[in-house]
Amino acid sequence: MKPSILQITLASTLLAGLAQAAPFQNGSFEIGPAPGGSFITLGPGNTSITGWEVTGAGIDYIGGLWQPADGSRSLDLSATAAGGIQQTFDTVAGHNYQVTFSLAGNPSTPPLIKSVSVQATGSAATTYTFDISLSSTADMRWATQTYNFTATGAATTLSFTSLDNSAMGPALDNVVVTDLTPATAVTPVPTLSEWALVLLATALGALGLRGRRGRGH
Ligand SMILES: [Ca+2]
Repeated sequence: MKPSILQITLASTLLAGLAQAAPFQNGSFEIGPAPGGSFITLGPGNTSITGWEVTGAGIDYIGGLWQPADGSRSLDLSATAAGGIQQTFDTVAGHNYQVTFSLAGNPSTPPLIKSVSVQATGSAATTYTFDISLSSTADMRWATQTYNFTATGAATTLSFTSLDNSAMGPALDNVVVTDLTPATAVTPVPTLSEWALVLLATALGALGLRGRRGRGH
């Protein structure tokens, strides 16, 4: 008996993201303990700046010590030696992301040229430098820098690591992460099993049509 009505429901099996972190947050470092009129030092592993974890040898969380790029707080990525900060946040595998951030340097020397390494999970690290020759605490001469990466999973860790083993390191503020991949590009592609169901439905449909024609004549 040939099927007169063929109903095949193609259920998309959209796997929910595993091990979701949280959306990127607090890129301007405004949410955290009060750094006061000057600064406070945060040691390795410290997570008191919301969303971020301190790495390396620690950082200085800058309050009133110098002009921020955005809001009222920023960072010196070297406390007494090279430190850093990192955040793990939700991403979509395969999407291209743009990170922009404001870079300057502790106006004191050494060194004159401050260096920071930026890296996202699965992407190459890039080193950025800043020359403090013309800057001061009142005029930090913040420069906007850009780093691009392609996410390799549902969560990505973005790190900023000082390369200055000094108490006067690179200054960081105003980190912004933007997903550059258009939403239309995420339309699920049928899996092999879903394609097989489509082909099966087409074949059975053709058979059913022939059967009905045969009975009609
Ligand atoms: Ca800020």
